[in-house]
Amino acid sequence: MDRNLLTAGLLLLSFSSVAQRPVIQTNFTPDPAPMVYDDTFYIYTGHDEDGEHNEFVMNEWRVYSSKDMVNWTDHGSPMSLDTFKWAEWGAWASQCVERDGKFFWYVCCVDKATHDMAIGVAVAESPTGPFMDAVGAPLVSGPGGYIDPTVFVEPNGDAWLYWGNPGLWCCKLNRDMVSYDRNFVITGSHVEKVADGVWKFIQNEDSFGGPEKLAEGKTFADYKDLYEEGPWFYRRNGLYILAYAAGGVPEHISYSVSDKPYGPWKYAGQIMPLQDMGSFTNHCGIADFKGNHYFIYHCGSLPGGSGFNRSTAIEQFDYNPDGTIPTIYPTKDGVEAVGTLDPYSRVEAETMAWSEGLKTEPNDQTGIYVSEIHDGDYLQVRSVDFGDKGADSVTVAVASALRGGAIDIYSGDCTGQLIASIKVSPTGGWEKWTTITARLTSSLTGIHNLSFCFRGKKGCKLFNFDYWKFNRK
Ligand code: FUB
Repeated sequence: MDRNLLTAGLLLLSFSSVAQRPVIQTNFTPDPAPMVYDDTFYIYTGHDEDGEHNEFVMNEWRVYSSKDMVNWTDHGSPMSLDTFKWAEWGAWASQCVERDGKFFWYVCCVDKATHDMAIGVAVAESPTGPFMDAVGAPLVSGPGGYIDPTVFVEPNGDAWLYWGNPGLWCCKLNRDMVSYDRNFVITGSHVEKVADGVWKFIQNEDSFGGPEKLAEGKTFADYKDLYEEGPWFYRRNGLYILAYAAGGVPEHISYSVSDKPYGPWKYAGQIMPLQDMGSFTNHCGIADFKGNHYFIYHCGSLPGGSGFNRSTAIEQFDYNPDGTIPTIYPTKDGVEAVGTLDPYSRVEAETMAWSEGLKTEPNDQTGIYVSEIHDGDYLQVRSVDFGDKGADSVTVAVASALRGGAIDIYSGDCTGQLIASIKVSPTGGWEKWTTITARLTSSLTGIHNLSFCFRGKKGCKLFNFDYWKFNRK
């Protein structure tokens, strides 16, 4: 068969057979914010701690990346409340942007001094950190509702910071990205000044689908869409777009547009209508990658998920011919691969398309690794390209303080074609790593989805897994 046809067939198979909502299964990952840098799609998220809560329990932020939109690498948590000496609690929504080779991660959390939410910013030389507080104090603080920062840097160098719940505020960042222009003035009846350089938008049916607060006797149903929180601000084809969580709660996603970066805004419609996804909030980001458009949002769809245990999900979309954003509905399958995974280079075990039962941990020496491996757990990667000749062996890096176990690698899911069976013996410690090379029981060529299926004594923690690599024939 023609190799291109075969490849297309295998890709189709991989797209239709793997559900990918949410895209991260090892941690809860709310408030996702995309950033594209070089040839990589990054997602910066919050972290809802495991367990049943009736409030947000959020102490750190996390980073994930992908080069193909289906296999996501966990970079751990390069920033937490401890990064900001002034922070008291509440590592809520954030966004990272790149400027002049530096990475600025804008966050919100409660300021110890005021016990109110405030906006802070940390800076790093790399998209995955380490991040340091850039100011040593909040960048902007105010009278309440200062959450959910979103930043956009224009091609002409102007940079804008928007934030707020249920008010919407804006300031113009200085070139350093860690201070703002206190002399910047927005004129017009659509704004009011709240402090030097800080402007608040007047909300009404025309600008954001409704007023900031419900008028007496009115309900949400009386308005098109009230702005609630979670703004996502960017520019496309000369038009400024501000997507936001609308409601109140439960939230859906709507947007407004303007021909200027500071309004007046014009309500433009809903993007993601209210969905039954187990979360009363939604929070979005929008980004382009490899010629495609992606809508990133959160849901409570992971097992154990809820309004306080939320996870990142992604849908691909096309703008309408007139530039408006179409209605986007959640899918179970997520998005198609826009690249392949090279099995002949070291692949971190924490690079996954899907997993069950697993967690990730950081280690000073080896970085992030996969932990909490028990009998029956598995991880899957998609669109792995073995090329024409294929491999004859596979190497894995593992550690086990106690029992060890086995890794069975299959093409497809854990009932697919067995490729290799690797016995893992105890190594003397949960972070005492060793590599094991095993011959393949059958060889693969072309593009496949793979499953790494873990076996061992039932109910016991078996081993930790750092990376894998196939060896060419
Ligand atoms: O994650 C905490 C808060 O919930 C965020 O700041 C809001 O956008 C909402 O998602």
